[in-house]
Amino acid sequence: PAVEFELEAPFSIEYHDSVGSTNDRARELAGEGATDVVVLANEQTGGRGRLDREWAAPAGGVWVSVVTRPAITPARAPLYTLAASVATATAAREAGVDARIKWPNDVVVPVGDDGDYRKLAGILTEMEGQTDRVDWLVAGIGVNANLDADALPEGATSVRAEAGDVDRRRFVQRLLEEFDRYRGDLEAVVPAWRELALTIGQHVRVDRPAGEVVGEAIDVTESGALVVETDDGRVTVSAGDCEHLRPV
Ligand code: BT5
Repeated sequence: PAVEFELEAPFSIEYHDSVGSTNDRARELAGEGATDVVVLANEQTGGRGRLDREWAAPAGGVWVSVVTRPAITPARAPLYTLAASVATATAAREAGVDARIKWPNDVVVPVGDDGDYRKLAGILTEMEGQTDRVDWLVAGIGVNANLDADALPEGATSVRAEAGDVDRRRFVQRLLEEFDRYRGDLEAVVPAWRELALTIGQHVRVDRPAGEVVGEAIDVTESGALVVETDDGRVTVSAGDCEHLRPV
């Protein structure tokens, strides 16, 4: 059953102790015309990642989806993923975690100096609209908050494992405040993202349907695509085309 509760955040919150996927519930609300609503759950039984991958979401995490109706073209929607990752990394850093951003949609904690990392959070942005305008956009954010690392898939970490438990209300509030700030100032997203990015400067391999791209990740474009310097020149990869990115 859903419970409404108040935060000092510019969104109304629908809380579920357990739900299939907060993104699914958010899409339902978006389809009914809702906006600036957040679906928050303690546990998801059918959490989703990108490309139909599973997202483990046991009780104790922060599983949240934000319904918005931004006045943007679909081409700029990836900026919302970057904004969500900046907001998440900022809230995690305030909780004492050395959180950085891995393009396109991960918040990670570096391990050593060779580009290795553990995944703390992931973002799943979904939208509906026409070629020239977005009707609704759902930013789904999953953060491994108060969870033991052994309750999570390999390669994952949690706020608990890195820095100890957080007050999840406070964490969500800070995350939403930051997200709200960046969605109101989209020009500020890429500069803030660059400050927290782990990927820029790394030698990477990106798998995409059109084939792999190998080279140095040098920057993101103003719409959030990754620019890779390869032996054959610069290649720009959009987030939607990225199946996997790994440092090599
Ligand atoms: C993501 O997908 O990273 C996006 C995850 C979005 C989850 C949120 S929770 C709230 C909202 N409601 C939803 O149903 N989803 C959103 P992707 O980049 O495809 O990464 C998925 C991969 O991460 C999986 O294939 C696993 O390898 C790994 N993984 C699964 N659960 C994980 C977890 N809890 N922590 C770290 N890694 C995980």
